[in-house]
Amino acid sequence: MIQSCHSLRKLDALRAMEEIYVNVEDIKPSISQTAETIQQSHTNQTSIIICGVKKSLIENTDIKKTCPAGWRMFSCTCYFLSTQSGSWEKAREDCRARGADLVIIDSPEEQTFLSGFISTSETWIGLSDREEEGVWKWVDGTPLNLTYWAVKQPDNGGGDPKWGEEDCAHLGHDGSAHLTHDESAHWNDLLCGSLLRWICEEMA
Ligand SMILES: [Ca+2]
Ligand SMILES: [Ca+2]
Ligand SMILES: [Ca+2]
Repeated sequence: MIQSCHSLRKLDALRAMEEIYVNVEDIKPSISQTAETIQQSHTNQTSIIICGVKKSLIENTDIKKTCPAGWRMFSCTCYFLSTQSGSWEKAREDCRARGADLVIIDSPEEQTFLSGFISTSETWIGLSDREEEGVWKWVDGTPLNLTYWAVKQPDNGGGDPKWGEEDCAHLGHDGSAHLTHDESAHWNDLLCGSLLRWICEEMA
């Protein structure tokens, strides 16, 4: 009687252990998930702290970006509008000598800013199809994504020998701008040897 009682207890204990084992197996995924959540939140906390440190470094630093005399800042970038006029090639040389290059227009905001910056001048920009006719490239080699060509441009001179081969782009408030219903300056291709003012943009 006593023996059977013991056996029964053993059996009960075994069953109980088995149940615990099953329960542990059941909660295993949620344990590892909890561990992952803790790690994730730790990572998040770390990046929040890093962000905070960076921000306070930036805010507390005395180094404020400025542009050289005669340059204008727009969106943390410095721009120079020449007073002289010259060929596209000469314009580019001048910009490079200033540690910059001819302007690359790569956002609508920049196009709008430059439209006001040039006032009524016609200015060279860092865009040409000199390497391959009809393939327009910026001076840093990037292809054209955003375009603000004037109506019927680029026309490579339209076949009129008077205009020659037009492989360099300039910005200006040309006569056809009113057809595009906005105040923005537009681009036109022109003989590279034409004498225009130019805009330099400091390199990033
Ligand atoms: Ca730019
Ligand atoms: Ca051309
Ligand atoms: Ca043209």
